[in-house]
Amino acid sequence: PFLVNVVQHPEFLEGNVSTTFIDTTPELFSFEKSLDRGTKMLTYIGNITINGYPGIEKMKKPIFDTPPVPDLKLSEPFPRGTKQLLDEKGAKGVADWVKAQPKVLLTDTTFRDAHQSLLATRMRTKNLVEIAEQTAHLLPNLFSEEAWGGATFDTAYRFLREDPWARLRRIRKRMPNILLQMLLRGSNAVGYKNYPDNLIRAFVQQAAKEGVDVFRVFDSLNWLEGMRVSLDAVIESGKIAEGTMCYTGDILDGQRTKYNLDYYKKLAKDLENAGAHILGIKDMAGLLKPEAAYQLVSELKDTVSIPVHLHTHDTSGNGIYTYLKAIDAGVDIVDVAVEALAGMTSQPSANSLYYALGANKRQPDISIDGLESLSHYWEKVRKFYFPFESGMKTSNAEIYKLEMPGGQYSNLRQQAIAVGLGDRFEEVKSMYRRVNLMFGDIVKVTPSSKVVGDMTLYMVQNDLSEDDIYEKGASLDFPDSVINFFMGELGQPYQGFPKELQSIILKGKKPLTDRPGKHLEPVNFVEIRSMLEEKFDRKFADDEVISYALYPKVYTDYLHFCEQYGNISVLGTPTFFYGLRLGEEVAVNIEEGKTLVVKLISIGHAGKDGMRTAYFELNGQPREVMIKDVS
Ligand code: 3PY
Ligand code: ZN
Repeated sequence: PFLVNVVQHPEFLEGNVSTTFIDTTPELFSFEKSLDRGTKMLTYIGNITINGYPGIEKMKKPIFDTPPVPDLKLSEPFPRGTKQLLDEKGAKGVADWVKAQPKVLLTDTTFRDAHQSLLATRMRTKNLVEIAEQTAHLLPNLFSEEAWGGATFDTAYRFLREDPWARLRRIRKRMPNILLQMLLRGSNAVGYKNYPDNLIRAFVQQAAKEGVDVFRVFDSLNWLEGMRVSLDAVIESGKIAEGTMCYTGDILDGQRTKYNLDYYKKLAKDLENAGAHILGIKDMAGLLKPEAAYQLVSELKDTVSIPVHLHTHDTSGNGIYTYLKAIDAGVDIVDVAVEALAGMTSQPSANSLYYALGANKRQPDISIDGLESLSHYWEKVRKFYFPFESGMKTSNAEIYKLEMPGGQYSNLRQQAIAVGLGDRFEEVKSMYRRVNLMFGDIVKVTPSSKVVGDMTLYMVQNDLSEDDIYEKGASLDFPDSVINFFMGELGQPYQGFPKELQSIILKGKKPLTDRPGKHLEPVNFVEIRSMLEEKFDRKFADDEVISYALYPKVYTDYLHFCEQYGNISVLGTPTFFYGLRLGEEVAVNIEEGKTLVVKLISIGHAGKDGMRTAYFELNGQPREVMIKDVS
């Protein structure tokens, strides 16, 4: 029963596959409201120093090197890039330009998918912003920088306690020459369920206004109806709509014919007809084998007249080879990451691809020296985040059997441990495959992949076999996400639901057969705004109202957190995660031209009530804060 509780815990259900469930200990953060900015910050630092950062083992703060930021003359104007092209020629103009390029173009995913897939989405805005300008100067020929969306939106509030919209604005300002790209889960936006149409439209409009130029729009079941509202909204905003199909199965396997070349060709044509400016192939699990990439891209290039953009994950270790074949077949753009955040469950390395294409006429026009100096920065930054590493030490070709998205693969073990199945991980993996087939062989990507993951953990925990589901289904309480999926609340899978299993799971409830968005009440933004303004006694901007509409609880928790601790996104990452060592002094730049110098002097013993006094110096003045020791 405990195990079932965990899988059915709302945080777990709503949470995402790339984050660790155990990170949810808000109790650690419930303290009296403090007065000024300085005290709030000291309370945060004292709390982390005494209690540790939620979800990672409490430890003495390690010693880290300072990440080396490439030494550039930032006063020089930014080199011209694709952003200028969009501003001058519009979305269609960019697409035509892309098609005319003889060399393969690159999207750098370092700011989004790379850390989502390697570091459980924990990268803080500070570490992105610190290198954004240098990236824009050193890699001005990128097609785009993927910097937003996917799981980075809710995790920013949930775990980093920072505002994802502020991240977007700050990166935008520092990368004025490169197209900024985001991942948008169609009708699920940056969440895990279907949202009302007016919320999807408002979200896209706001993201476009704040700086997103390229929207990679996908649906977790490859269901075009689930993408139309977002695609239309992107097109209307004047930005670039990358209509995307998720690659699943194996077109080379004659035994698995559900997702064959014809399936992808039809979907590609449908996306082009729906107005997409670019066709995205999203190989979220890294299943596209080299020869399949050659066949798929060749066929798609003959099928559509828009450019083709390929995304893969390097989990199997074959990513570069897949790209070489896709590039031979004429793919226009591929997704890579800066070396130190590339490989394994992340994207293939930009640095490796550059060399792999030596003497090839399509070798990308990119500065290898620039990539290297950026990589030196990321190598050191990555160390700050070591507790979030998956522990995966080599590439892993079993992904071809498992068909699990990069983020989920590196995280499933954590989830299994969190629900007490750490020593039954092999069973978990083979059950994931079984569950996919039970569900009719579906596309697995957020959020559909999470449904398969939830059912998998539920079955293994409760020692249920496939036969048990059919025999005892009537008496089983299935996870909510599984019920919602069979209700059609994520949309319709290709070739429909398996009927027998659907009726077992729904226990007589009638599923949707059309678009979930059609049945949802529009969001009342006016009401939300006035509720927030009354409750928090301040003005709320459009982006904040949208965040509430998407994630009422996560966003409200974040607001409460800010009331207590202020804006802690200004803290250096080592201090944010590990607090301070006794006697350590750090300078915190709290706003332009304003710095607080914080030094930890000592920490008193806990009294009967568990309260401890942390003694600091703040700009040379003694300050004390009371912290509850929860150990
Ligand atoms: C996301 O939706 O966050 C993904 O990256 C899926 O691959
Ligand atoms: Zn991805």
